Amino acid sequence: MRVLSGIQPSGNLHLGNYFGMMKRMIEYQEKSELFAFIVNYHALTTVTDPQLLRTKTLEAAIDFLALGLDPQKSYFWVQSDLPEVQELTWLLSNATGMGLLERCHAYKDKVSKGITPSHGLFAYPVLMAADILICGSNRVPVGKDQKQHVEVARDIAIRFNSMYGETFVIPEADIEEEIATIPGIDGQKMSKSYGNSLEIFAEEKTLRQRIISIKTDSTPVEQPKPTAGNPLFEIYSLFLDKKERENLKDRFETPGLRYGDVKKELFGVIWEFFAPYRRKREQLATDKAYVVGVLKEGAEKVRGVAAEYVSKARRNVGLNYDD
Ligand code: AQP
Repeated sequence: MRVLSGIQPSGNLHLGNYFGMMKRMIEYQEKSELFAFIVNYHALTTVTDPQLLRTKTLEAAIDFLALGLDPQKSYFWVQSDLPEVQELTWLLSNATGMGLLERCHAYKDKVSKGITPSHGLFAYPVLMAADILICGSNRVPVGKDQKQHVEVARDIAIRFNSMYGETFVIPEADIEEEIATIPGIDGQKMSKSYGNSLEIFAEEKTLRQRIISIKTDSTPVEQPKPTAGNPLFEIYSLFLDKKERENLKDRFETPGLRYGDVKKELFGVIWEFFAPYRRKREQLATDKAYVVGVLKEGAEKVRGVAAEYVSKARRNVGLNYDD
């Protein structure tokens, strides 16, 4: 089985990215062929500061490695080190109906939030389809927000195969229902660009303040507290097993619980959980040459896989006039 997913270097890594995708990706490296990459071409749709893009790209790679991605057991690279994906994007574009892209929620949401759309933002799902299809991946672990984009990749692959003959593997989204959408501190989807995230590697004081800011309702202390749709409960639950979650639910439903106490406790849980990863990250941050070397090697390794799909697609659409 080939498993693939990427992260945009468009901000700082948050709990939604970690539990929605990264943690599951890292688990996959033990049992499948894993393809993990930093999608800096995609980030160009929102990041327009070149220095910021450079910095965030390297930081995203360091985060992934610190959290346990093993480059020996996986393919790990930066998207722009495999520019062949752009050629495939063009080949796929011609098998992609406008209507398919016009229906994409992520595009519509960004536009409704006031972002002036570029062609890049509109065509984002085609580049994502190329990323997935160029590696012959069958599984794509993502949060629910990316489900539609994986479905678009499926539709494009099916259309291309029917137009030009069997070329691509048909991929499938891999979503864990319980953690499909992790809420931010305001209760909406946690997102790098909504200013509502809990950043995994934030400074201690910042993280503490962010946790204190998690939105809670005004249920009086002496009454039971709701758990469904309560971001404090949902975020805390990410760190608990089934039994511990039941206990937390009981505590919320028992009169007397103070949200402020739970927030203090949650800070301790998150801080401890990421402590070993924080130390690893500090070490990696002092060795840029090592990280860059890992990424460049990873790009070479994945190039071998990508070449197979790109040359097949080129041949099947008829670009091989000299054969
Ligand atoms: N809140 C979330 N719950 C579950 N999964 C999430 N993911 C992101 N937010 C949540 C998953 O994280 C992976 C990497 O995301 P991305 O960086 O490629 O882009 P994104 O989905 O657009 O994430 P953000 O943080 O919300 O960025 P912006 O603000 O740029 O839109 C993906 O698998 C995603 O599903």
